Amino acid sequence: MPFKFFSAVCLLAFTIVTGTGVYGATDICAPGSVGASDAATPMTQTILPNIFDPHSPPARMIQELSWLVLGISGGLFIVVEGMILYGVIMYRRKKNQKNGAEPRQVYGSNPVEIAWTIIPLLIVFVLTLTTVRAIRSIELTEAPEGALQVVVIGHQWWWEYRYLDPNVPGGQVIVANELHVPINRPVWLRLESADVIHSWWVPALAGKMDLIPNHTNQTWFTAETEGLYLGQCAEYCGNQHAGMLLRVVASKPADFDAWMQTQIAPTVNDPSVAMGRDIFQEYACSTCHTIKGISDGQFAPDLTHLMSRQTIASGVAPLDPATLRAWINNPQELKPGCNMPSLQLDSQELDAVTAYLLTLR
Ligand code: HEC
Ligand SMILES: [Cu+2]
Repeated sequence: MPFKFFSAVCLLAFTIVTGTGVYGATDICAPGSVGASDAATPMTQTILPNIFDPHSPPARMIQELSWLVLGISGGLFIVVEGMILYGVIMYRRKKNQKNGAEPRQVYGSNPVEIAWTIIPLLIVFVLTLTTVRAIRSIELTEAPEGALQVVVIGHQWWWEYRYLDPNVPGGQVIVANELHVPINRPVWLRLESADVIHSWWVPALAGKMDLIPNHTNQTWFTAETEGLYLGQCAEYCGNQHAGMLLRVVASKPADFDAWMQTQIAPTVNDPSVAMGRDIFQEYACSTCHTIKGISDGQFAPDLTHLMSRQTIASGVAPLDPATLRAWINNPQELKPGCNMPSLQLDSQELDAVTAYLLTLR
């Protein structure tokens, strides 16, 4: 029982810490602090990772279940600790009591034994049923009616999202790190991993769900409020685990459709930055990154519409020209240990490649 109390205290402490902004992403990448994309996604608010502030049915189910479990455990704690205190105070050695004199001993009471067998059984039964019911309605193996279907692939240390949309040429729109969704429409996620186990966790939307190599998991959510939802990879996955932040932008259906159009649009091909494009193709950039029509590397984030994002490196840094240049110069400085090497470009080449990437709207 003290252990349950301890867990409850830890849970509360964790929530207070994460809920009050002691959280890397909010400092660097709050809306307004970056200028990359604005028109398509006017941000209303940032919704912090807080399990007590749900904005989606699965998150609400989890919150209700947590309160039920906390309530029952709290009640048991009070009853058991109360009986212990009562015993300790009432039956402590009296003033004139002789050493060794014991109170009257009672052996075997059927009613008491039956009670303390049946009551815990009932409690466990209730907790099991409510938990199984919540799990069943959250881990949907089939997409709900009308859901937006997205495959999420965890990489060390960034997120890939593939929108499965039969209306799109090729049936897929691939983006990195920033998941855009319409509000009030179910979003069904199929979770996979390219390397190790990761865990997708945006507390205001849904519970943690692991991304496991050679295995698919499913979860879903319906964002009910417009805004930028923050989260974090929740399964230790290597040295940049903490730099694997989650960002979900939920907007009105019309804004979401406008965003989708920018992702479907053909790659911008601006002749004034041809030098940067050539460097991108000649250097190893093109073996890791895809820019549609230019390169098809599968190892790293798709850069076709890079400039429609607010951040780079999975939410670790804002996307602005200076940061982008610094990133290409030496990614290990912004995100030590990450899987992009410095290609030792000279400053002219750096300027050219940066100028090229800045045209990729
Ligand atoms: C060995 C493979 C590799 C090469 C070569 C490479 N990158 Fe990367 N790049 C990555 C990986 C992996 C990431 C994701 C890092 C992370 O977030 O942990 C990345 C991230 C990026 C990002 C940020 C994308 C985003 O949305 O977060 C940009 C921009 C980028 N690379 C540009 C370049 C350019 C320009 C070159 C060539 C000068 C290059 N990369 C060469 C692997 C590579
Ligand atoms: Cu991870």
